[in-house]
Amino acid sequence: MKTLIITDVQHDFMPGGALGIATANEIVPEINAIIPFFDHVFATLDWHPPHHISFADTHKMKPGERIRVGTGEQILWPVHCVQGTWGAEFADGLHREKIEAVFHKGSDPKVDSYSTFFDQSRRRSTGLADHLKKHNLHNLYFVGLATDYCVLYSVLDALELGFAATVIRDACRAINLDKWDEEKALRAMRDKGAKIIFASELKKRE
Ligand code: VGL
Ligand code: ZN
Repeated sequence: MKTLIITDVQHDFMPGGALGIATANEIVPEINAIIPFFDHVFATLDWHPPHHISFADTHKMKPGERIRVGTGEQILWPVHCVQGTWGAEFADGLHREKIEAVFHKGSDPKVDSYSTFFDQSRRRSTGLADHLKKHNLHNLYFVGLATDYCVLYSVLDALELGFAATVIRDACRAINLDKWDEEKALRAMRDKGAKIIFASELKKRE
């Protein structure tokens, strides 16, 4: 039984979007092509209120600058994925018929959330882990955006929660603020026990 988690495939992460990733559009047909391999499909959306803590504008600062939040650090981003706006909608062309449920993250104005399971403060759960456990879905495959943020933190949380996690690396793209961020993220996930594969390695029955 294989479960696909489609992470943040939204207009604002597409080329030309508010937080656009140069080749992110290429993953849409790649994801569509592998959906038939999965028994269950879920999706997540980055879903921020206006003036979210992760927006540079909120602090009258510039994207890429950093602030301290509690004990951690917050990278500031351009305004992106604002609830209810076009930029926060699924990217054009993504097949949605098999998506059983959509989980929203980053909706607390004061806390950012890269992981699809918890927000950064680890206080608020998105409900995804409970949903998966309730339905006995333990074999998770991750695709989407971005390899070095949401995919990375979601996979690390999945492993910590006891799920098996596989990353389909060619159906993900990285933001790469630093050019090695994608490689570092893949290594960090592999080191914690994730499997890293290419879409061509997927098998129908497993
Ligand atoms: C993401 C940066 C800011 C992501 C979301 O989905 O990876 N990255 N918000
Ligand atoms: Zn965000």
